[in-house]
Amino acid sequence: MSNRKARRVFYFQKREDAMKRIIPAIILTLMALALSGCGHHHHAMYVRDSADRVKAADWSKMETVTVTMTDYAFNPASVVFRQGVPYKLVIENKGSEKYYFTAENFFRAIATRKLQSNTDGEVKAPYFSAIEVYPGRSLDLYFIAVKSGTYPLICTVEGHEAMGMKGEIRIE
Ligand SMILES: [Cu+2]
Repeated sequence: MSNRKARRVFYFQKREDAMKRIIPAIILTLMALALSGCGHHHHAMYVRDSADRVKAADWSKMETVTVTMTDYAFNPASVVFRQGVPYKLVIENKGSEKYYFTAENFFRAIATRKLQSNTDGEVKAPYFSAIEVYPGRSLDLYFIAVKSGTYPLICTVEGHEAMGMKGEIRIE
C-alpha cells in the first residue's frame, strides 16, 4: 500500500470511528428527550409517589374540612389546603339532587389515601377525577395536599356551573 492510500484509509477509518461514537450519543439524547417528555406527561396525571406519602404521613395530625353542596353552590366556594398536611375532606350534599365535586387538576395535585362512605365502605385509588354525592349523603376524601396551585372546582351536572355551582381549591 502506498503511503498516500494508507493515509486515506486511515482518514476514512477515523471518520467511521467518530460516527460510531456520535450516532449512539445522538440516539441516547433523543431517547432521553422522549423519556423526559413522557415522564412529564405521566407526572401530570397524578402524584406518583402517593402510596409512599400516604404511608409516611402522620394521620393523627389530620385536619377535617367540610364542603357542602346545596342548590346550587359549593359552601365554601373557596377552600385552602396547606402542602404536606393530611386532610379529611367531607363532601356533603344538602341539596335536592345528585351533585358532582369535579376538580381534576386538584385530584392530580394530592396524594389520595381513600374515599370513604360512613355507611357503605371505602375506595382506595391513586386518584379520582370527580366524586358524585347523592342528596342527603356525604363522602370523605382522605388525602395529603402535595402540589401548590389554584384548581377549579365545578359541578358537572348540566347547567349547574352556570347556576353557580363552581368554586376554587388552593394548595399553598
Ligand atoms: Cu350541581
